[in-house]
Amino acid sequence: MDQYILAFLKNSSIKNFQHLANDFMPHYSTLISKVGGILSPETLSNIQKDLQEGKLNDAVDKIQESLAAAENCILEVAVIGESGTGKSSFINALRGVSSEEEGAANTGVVETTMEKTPYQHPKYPKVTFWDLPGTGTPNFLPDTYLETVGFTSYDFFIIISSSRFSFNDALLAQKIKEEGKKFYFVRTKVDNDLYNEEVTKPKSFKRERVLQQIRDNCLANLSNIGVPEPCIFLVSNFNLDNFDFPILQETLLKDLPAHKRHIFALLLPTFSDASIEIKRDFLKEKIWLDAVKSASLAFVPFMPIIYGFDLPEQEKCLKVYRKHFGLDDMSIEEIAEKLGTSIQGIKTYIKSLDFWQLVKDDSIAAKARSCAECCCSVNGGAISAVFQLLKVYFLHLKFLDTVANDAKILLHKTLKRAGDVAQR
Ligand SMILES: Nc1nc2c(ncn2[C@@H]2O[C@H](COP(=O)(O)OP(=O)(O)OP(=O)(O)O)[C@@H](O)[C@H]2O)c(=O)[nH]1
Ligand SMILES: [Mg+2]
Repeated sequence: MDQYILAFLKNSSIKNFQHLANDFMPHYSTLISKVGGILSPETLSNIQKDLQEGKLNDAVDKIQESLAAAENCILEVAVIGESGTGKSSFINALRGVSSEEEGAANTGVVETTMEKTPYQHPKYPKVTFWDLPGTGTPNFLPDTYLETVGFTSYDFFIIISSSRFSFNDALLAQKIKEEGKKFYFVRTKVDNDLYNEEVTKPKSFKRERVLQQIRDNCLANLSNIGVPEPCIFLVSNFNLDNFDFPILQETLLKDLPAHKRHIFALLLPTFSDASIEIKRDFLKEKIWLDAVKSASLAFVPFMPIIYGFDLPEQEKCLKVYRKHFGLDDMSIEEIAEKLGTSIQGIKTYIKSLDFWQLVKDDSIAAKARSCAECCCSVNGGAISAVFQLLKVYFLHLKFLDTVANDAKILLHKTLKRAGDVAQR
């Protein structure tokens, strides 16, 4: 990653556009997350074309447009299914709120969701989950259902069942497909099934075999009611790290249009090392695109550098990273409570709460200076602009890595603590 930025700066300074163009695509594909990146294939090839033609400003505009589209995108997710299947619990799990928290979707053993209800993500208000009840009621009319719930605004549909999918679910899936939208079948409460099987058949119980039976049963049921090659995900809303939720998350991310992936990756709860790595990759890509943008501008004559080193700005940036990984002030208080410690106690394990310690790291400025001198030695120009952008670039990478590592440390500590408590 660093090598490419340095090569980009060197080639920009000597206007070697052919090299810039040749390196862009291969580097981008090695850098982005395994579920895809922020730039669409079309934008990528347009950027490459601009670089080939020496139109650096046009390439920068395209990067800027894609970053703005990712930042401002709106995501609407519809969750459908019969009463009691776990729709509201699924929505709460994705929003990272427990059923008892203020603003949580009501859950319960009696029918609770009667009307279409929007739930905004508490930290990402442009993302809304829609709780759409009704497929199991006698009033359900598959022909008009999608019109009634306003299907056009939803990015995708999650169809939930906790036992067998119904004929109405299949009809709905067919209609959703006809409208050119995506749907995913989610079978909830598999934790319950495993528990029941283990209690009733303790001698022959085999976890993988039970899960396979549930999966086979859902597949047979869906193909019997006319869904060809159904894709189905087994989940427990009480334990997202387990079963198929990680695969569901990757599938959704891969299927989303490029500009919608970023926000969805950021909102996903950090329940495993893998989910933390996906977020880290998306944010790394953004740091890299910002640096490429600034690098392109650094060599445009009379263009003021847009990316200065402003301490309050950097402190804000660290806070934003902490929010993305569930380490904002409020979450840290909750984690401290879960671990039975204080904020001071938490500070002994992690580093991202101390902005000054991170920012005063002299090695960042030294590295930025030596890289800037090396990149600008060819024509001597723009050295201070390049130094500033590299300082910001290295600092943001350091923020990101520190926050991601801290998120892993606290995740493992909370999982261990929950395991210890369960064993008592
Ligand atoms: N064991 C287990 N219980 C779950 C799971 N998901 C939901 N539940 C429980 O199932 C019951 C119904 O869950 P809800 O989320 O209220 O279901 P719903 O589909 O929103 O129900 P309505 O609003 O009535 O349509 C609640 O008691 C939940 O705690 C799960 O994955 N595992
Ligand atoms: Mg509900």
